[in-house]
Amino acid sequence: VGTRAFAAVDVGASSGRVILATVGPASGGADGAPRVALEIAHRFPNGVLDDGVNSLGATVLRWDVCGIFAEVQTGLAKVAQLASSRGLRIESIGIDTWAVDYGLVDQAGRLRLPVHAYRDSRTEATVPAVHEKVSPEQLYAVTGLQFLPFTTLYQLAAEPTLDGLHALLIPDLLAFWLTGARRTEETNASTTGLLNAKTGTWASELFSSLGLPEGLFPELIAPGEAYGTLLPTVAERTGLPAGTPVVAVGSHDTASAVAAVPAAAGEDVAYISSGTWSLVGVELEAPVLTEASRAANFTNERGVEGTIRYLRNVGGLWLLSECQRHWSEAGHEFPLAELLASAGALPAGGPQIDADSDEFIAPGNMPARIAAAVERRGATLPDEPAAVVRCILDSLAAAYARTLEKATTLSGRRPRAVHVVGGGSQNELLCRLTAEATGLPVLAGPVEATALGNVLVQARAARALTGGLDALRASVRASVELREHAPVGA
Ligand code: LFR
Repeated sequence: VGTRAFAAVDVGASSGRVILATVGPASGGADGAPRVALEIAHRFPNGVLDDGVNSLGATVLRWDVCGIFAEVQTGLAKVAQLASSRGLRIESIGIDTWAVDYGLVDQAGRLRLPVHAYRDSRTEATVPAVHEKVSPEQLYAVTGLQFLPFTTLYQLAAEPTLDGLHALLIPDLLAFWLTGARRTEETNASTTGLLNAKTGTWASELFSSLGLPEGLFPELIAPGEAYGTLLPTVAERTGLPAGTPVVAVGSHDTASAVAAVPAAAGEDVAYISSGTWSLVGVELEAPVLTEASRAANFTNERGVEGTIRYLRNVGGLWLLSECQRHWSEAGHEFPLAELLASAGALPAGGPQIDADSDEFIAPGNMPARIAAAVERRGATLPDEPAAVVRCILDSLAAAYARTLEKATTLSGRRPRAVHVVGGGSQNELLCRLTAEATGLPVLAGPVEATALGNVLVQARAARALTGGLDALRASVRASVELREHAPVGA
């Protein structure tokens, strides 16, 4: 059997990509696993749009979902062309994006605007209102989710009305526009705060306690199942064959990224999915719903194959990109490579912040907020970009270390290395500091874990790959080079 081809749509908070992926034939490599190769056919910027303050005094941050959909179609057209120039046929399309956010559509399928971005402040009022109806302890016992102020249930509580509306999570909204089918993909559904962690089904008792309409979310769909096939209009516009299926993948980007962690069979898997956020934790077969776990604010999100991602959200490279945005708006462009080189030259033991703190979630003057946080700890941050960057990276590495330590204590796992996947795996300084802080070898890569995870699930649905997660991960190991950063003294 020859090479098989798939399209992966991967949209992050700051950019989106539409990718041509090819799978196989089986390599002569490590365990003979088929290789996966990615080619980015289309790249487009994404970002939170700031509409200022509404009549209730809350900020309105939103996503341009219609613009994103236009870019997705442009990208699919490019993928179709690229594939046919190689004599390949696209077998399916898979979509992943960030989690939590949604669009509301009415019976006729019309979208209600704006589609809010999770970093806006509208949930400041609704978090206490929700907790008055259902306590944080009760919520955790059912859903197993860490407290994050932007979880879908707090956002839904801020909607003026939900009557007669469907909530479609962002990948599901894009799939709806491609196929006309309304579904809720399971891994992403687990980030709404409305899914039962044990059964993986909607927590109907929470819908009634919170006064949410029963059928607010369309029926669940598991990774590997098809939403439906391309609408004729979309097929025509993109040049993809009519009847091309849109297959559900781990549509939560972090679910896809962790599916592509190049762990070996039987390994106790610890990972840092490093991008806008750092998602730091271990992979489990069953949720941990203890009070100690709630107190440590660990989440139990669903992964592909019914795995549990037991992790915490740590601030991530958002802290750095927001600083760069601030400096650039003030007229100073500092290339990342230069910033990292000068930050790396600074001595260890400098000032730190709590990279986990909610105070860094919103956009806006990040260097000043970091300096203020350092000062509150009784230290001073030199007013130089290199010092700010070093402070961010030292603080992230320290947060990774304490989070992994907690994750292993609470779950009883004993990982012997930590896999760093995603864009942040390219940041050599951060990988080095992480190895030093955790005392574990860091295995860096793949950079494109999210897109790879997306493709693995499609390829298996099409039987271009077979076997469980272990077999899928063997394909990742056969396809990418990893870099190892040893802890000091190892
Ligand atoms: C990462 C991510 C995280 C989620 C956050 C908000 O891109 O999906 O997993 O907590 O974004 O959706």
